[in-house]
Amino acid sequence: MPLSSKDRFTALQAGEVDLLSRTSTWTMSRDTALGLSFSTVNYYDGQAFMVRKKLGVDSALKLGGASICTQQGTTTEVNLADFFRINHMKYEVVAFNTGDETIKAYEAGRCDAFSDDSSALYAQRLKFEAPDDHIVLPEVISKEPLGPVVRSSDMQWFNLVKWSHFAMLNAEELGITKANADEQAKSTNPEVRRLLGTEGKFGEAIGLTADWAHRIVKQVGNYGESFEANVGSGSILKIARGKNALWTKGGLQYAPPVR
Ligand SMILES: N[C@@H](CCC(=O)N[C@@H](CS)C(=O)NCC(=O)O)C(=O)O
Repeated sequence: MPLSSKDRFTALQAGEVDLLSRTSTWTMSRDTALGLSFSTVNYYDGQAFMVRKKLGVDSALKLGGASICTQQGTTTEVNLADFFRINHMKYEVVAFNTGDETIKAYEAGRCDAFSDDSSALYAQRLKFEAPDDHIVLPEVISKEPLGPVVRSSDMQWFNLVKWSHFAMLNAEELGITKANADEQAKSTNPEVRRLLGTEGKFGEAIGLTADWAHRIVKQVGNYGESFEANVGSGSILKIARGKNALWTKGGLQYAPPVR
């Protein structure tokens, strides 16, 4: 079910969806005051700005007096207020109900800049008629840890969602891929065996079979494979792993062990 930024949390609260998975930033208020819980960070993002090249601006610190297109019900709106206040600059927000309206307004020249999570800026720019007429400014002005959200009342479902992500990360760390998962199930490495369910029954406590992680990796790949296929080198977005690299490669993605 597609949901706008504004309606996404109420739809989850009301039980219209059981899992909210769409560029939603984990914040304290969303995690503690709505009866909802963020399970993990599956993408570390940060807010940035896009402008038309012909505006001649090369830094967000030169956006004093600018009008900024953004979407209602987002962290983007509140981060803008902080950024311009801290830097003693005036600005004007033009906020829209849907992503489409926001983007169309910016493209039609109704605002000087468009602000959103960096990943979204690169994705939206590809849809423009002339993507090369726009640049993303270098400053990243916030932390946007994105991840899936569930209702707090169902701990088992929460654990399932959380451990699905951790299984994909642990698989990447152990070199288990979509293509070699069956072969790896015969491995003698105890960590590999526990994850793939040939040793122990770790899936049972969350209501799954012992081979739960094996089935995940076989169907969608490990975290790295999924990243590359959906937003990385195998996609049109070509986003670098950056902060989303595994902790063993200098990134932030780290999963607790299967023990
Ligand atoms: N990560 C931020 C912002 C995410 C966000 O909703 N961005 C808008 C900017 S256009 C978007 O993705 N909209 C897509 C849509 O509503 O279809 C948040 O959780 O508040």
